[in-house]
Order: sequence, then structure tokens, then C-alpha cells
Amino acid sequence: MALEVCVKAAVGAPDVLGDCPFSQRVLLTLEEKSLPYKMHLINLSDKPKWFLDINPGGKVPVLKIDGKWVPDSDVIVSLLEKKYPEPSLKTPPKFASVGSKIMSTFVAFLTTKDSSDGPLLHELEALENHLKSHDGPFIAGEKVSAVDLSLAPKLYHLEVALGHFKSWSVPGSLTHVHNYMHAVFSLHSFEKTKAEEKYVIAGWAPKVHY
Ligand SMILES: N[C@@H](CCC(=O)N[C@@H](CS)C(=O)NCC(=O)O)C(=O)O
Repeated sequence: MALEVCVKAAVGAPDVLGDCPFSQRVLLTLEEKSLPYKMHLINLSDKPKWFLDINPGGKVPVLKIDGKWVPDSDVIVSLLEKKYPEPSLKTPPKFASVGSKIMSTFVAFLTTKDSSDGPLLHELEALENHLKSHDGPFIAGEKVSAVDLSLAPKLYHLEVALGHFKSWSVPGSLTHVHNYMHAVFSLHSFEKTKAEEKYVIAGWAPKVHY
């Protein structure tokens, strides 16, 4: 049975792929495993009834697998790994939480008035230290793995949204982080599944307070 996935449509452009990092994570996983899928774009400000019927929680992404709709990117990614183990995207457990606090510190810095970049810088420096002391170009080494597919969309949001709303960018001194961002953003799967920058900005605009 064909895989189907519901993902976010762009804000103000319901026929265009939108800016949800969790949706992109699932699309990246499908692409890296070369799995064919049908994509449904969901306008989150006007959710269709059929979508709420199959997914009362109302969040994207949701994947239809073996005839059943499954929400939550963590659950979806582990199901895909179990059902389609080749090529493996498993991250060794010791690397699985690298970068895991970057999203929350980025969101706090972006959306909270008068917040400092200190906590985000702390997390980016931890990523820099990991990358400096391990073989790359990816977090677990030569091959891209699940942890990269989770982190890459978040780093993309960070770069686009903080650049736009705060004129902030990742310090040039974090050279390994810069090289890492270049490596993940250059993946064909990433190019194919990313939202345009203007939609990332439109997605964050209502949450940013000056
Ligand atoms: N923990 C969930 C988070 C998903 C999530 O927050 N999705 C957002 C869009 S990026 C959403 O659907 N929001 C719509 C809503 O809450 O109504 C996952 O990893 O899949």
C-alpha cells in the first residue's frame, strides 16, 4: 500500500509546501530511503474535515502506513526505520541527542521579547565541539543519519528566521557548525523538501514580538 503523508502548506499559499520542520524531517526520511509517497498539503489555518477525521490532534506531519494514519515525527521516523531498514538511517545512541536543545533555545530567543542569545550560543558551541572532535561531515560520521534529518530543518529555520527578524547569524568562529549546515543544506533531499525562505518568515511572523 502506498505511503501518504500530510504536511504543512505554506502560510498564505495553500498549494505550496510550507515551513514545518517536523514535516520536513519526515519528508527527508522518505527521500533518503527512496520511498515513493503521496503528499497532502494541509492549510493549518483552515484544516479540512477529512484531515481532522483521520487525525483529531490536528497536527502535521501524519503518515499513512499499512492503511493507518500515524501522527508525530518521532513515531513516524522510528516506524519507517523498522519497516524499511535499508538504507539504515539509525543514529548510534551516543550521538542521538546531539543538537537536541537547539530548537527550544532558538525559539525562545526568536519569540521572547528582550531575550539573549546566550542559551542558543551555548548549544551551538556544544554542536561545534562535537563536530570538531568527531569525523564528519555528519553528526555520526560519513553517512547522514536520523539525527541530521531532525536537526537540519531546525538549523534552516534558525538561519532564515533569526537573520530576518533579528539580523543575527551563527558566529563565523563556529566553523564546524557552518560546514555542517552547508553539508546538510546541500543534500538533494533537503533541497527538494525545504520551504522557500519567504514561507519560513511568514510562518514565524505571528510568533515574533518586538
Ligand atoms: N511533536 C510533533 C510536533 C508537530 C507540530 O508541532 N506541528 C505543527 C506544525 S510545525 C502543527 O501541526 N501545528 C498545528 C496546530 O497545532 O494546530 C512532531 O514531532 O510531529
